[in-house]
Amino acid sequence: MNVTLLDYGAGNVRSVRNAIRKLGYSVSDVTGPEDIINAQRLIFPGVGSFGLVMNRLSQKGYIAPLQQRILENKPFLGICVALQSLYEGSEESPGVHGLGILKGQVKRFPAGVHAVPQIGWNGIKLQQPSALFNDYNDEKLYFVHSYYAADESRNAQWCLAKTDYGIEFVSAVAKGNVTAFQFHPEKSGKAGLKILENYLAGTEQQIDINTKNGQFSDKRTKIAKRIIACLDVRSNDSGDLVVTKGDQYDVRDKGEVRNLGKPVELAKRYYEEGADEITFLNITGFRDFPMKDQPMLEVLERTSENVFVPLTIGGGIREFTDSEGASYTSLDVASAYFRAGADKVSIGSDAVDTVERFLATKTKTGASSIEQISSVYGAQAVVISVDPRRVYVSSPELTSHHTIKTSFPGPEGQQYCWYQCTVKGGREGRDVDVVQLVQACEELGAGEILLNCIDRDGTNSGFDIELVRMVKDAVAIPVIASSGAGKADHFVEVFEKTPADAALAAGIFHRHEVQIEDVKDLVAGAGIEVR
Ligand code: 1PR
Repeated sequence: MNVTLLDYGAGNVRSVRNAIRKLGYSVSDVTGPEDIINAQRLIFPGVGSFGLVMNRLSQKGYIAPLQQRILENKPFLGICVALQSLYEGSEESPGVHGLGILKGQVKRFPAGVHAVPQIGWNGIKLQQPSALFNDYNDEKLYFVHSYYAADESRNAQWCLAKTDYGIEFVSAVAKGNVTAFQFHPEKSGKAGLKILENYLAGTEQQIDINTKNGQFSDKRTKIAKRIIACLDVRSNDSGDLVVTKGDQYDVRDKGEVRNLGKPVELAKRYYEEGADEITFLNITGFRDFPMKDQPMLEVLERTSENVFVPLTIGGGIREFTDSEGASYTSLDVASAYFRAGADKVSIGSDAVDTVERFLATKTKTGASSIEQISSVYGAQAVVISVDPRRVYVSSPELTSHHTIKTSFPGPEGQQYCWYQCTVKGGREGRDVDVVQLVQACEELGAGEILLNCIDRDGTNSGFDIELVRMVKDAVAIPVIASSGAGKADHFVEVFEKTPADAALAAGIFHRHEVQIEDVKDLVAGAGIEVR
């Protein structure tokens, strides 16, 4: 059987395509309104902002056919913003009309309760049995969104599942053959693939109520703390693309670039071992031009064939003019990565340059990579990778930067430090501190912070708790603690002592010193929610 995909070119639909193929079905694209009416199974993966989705649908003449298909009860599966598009409108794009199948407006998550966007693995509370959830056993599923639909009595019969994130929202709707999920089944590992498989298997399926499908509970669902595996990638001296790992960013051992494995193979291993996300950092991306850096695009393409959790790619996301004088915007670069299978891009050096300009002019130009990529793909697709280094001072008055009193004094006994942002993999320090950087990036539209720490990187001495606390206090977007994990207890420590949303490690996983499963067991044993 063939599955028809509604791809309007706004983001990563490669994963949905790969997931469908993995399940043994062929995929074709909607090429005109008639395909929407005639498709055997239609999947509409909503990517981008509400306004962008509705405008693209309108430009292509797809609104009326979609409404017709739904009213005729033909198989339809919407994902993420596609669920939201079923409503009348959204606070995200005031004045833009949705499909209007369900009543009401989609709202933004309230500030101050949890990080916004919600990025990560949360549970669902099924409200009615459904063949789509046959063999579903309460596994957490992957969500990434800042806006939500509330359950309202005027949409009675539609609510299939609810989830809590500060407030309770509708995480799945269904009526007859029409279904939409706020979560991403194609990014939700094996549990998500099973749900997708059930949709593709068709409406004739019997509902199996022997699993969680038949048991409805009002227990609150909880977002999990994410455990992320990071692969620092670069070419070694023989020109092979390898996963490497530095000690405080120095990746050479006896003059040679350390080689800890092949990127695609390692990513697959971490997916199978339970990583909640995989991050690739092209650590020499500041030197090379990524549009010519086909190996990284190929790494993503090949990885996304077998890895069904979110993928982030960083390194070299910036505007660029090549030797022939052709210019590429950072949006061109990011778009190439999204098309190759990335869900998020991570911006390092270019974010520091942008913030320097922003602090000097206090003006948003709309031209920075952060603003451009965020406005097209949404804030949740833009991660800022920060490479800070401690600068010790004996008193806060000696600097204009945001300082902390530290429990780890400097070499001359200095009791205070600030965190200086660096570019080009720590090679160059700038007069911007980490608080200035993350706050400005959040204001410009970034959706998440990947918080490295040069002092801790590769040291196995634990995350820099003081740094993580400082950054979490400064922003409302999710923060990933990174650098320094040396044992599973370090993950428990960072989650107990800070409100970090995720923790990332590299060396201990690459060297097989700690298994992801052991980390999860220990963190769960400490009463912290994990997948
Ligand atoms: O500046 O936008 O081109 O992006 C370059 C990216 O490459 C940045 O995200 C930067 O962090 C990264 N990078 C550059 N040079 C290095 C290096 O190591 N020489 N790696 C580098 C940064 C930090 C983490 C690492 C954690 C965990 N690596 O990704 O994986 O520190 O390590 P651990 O668990 O082993 O302690 P741009």
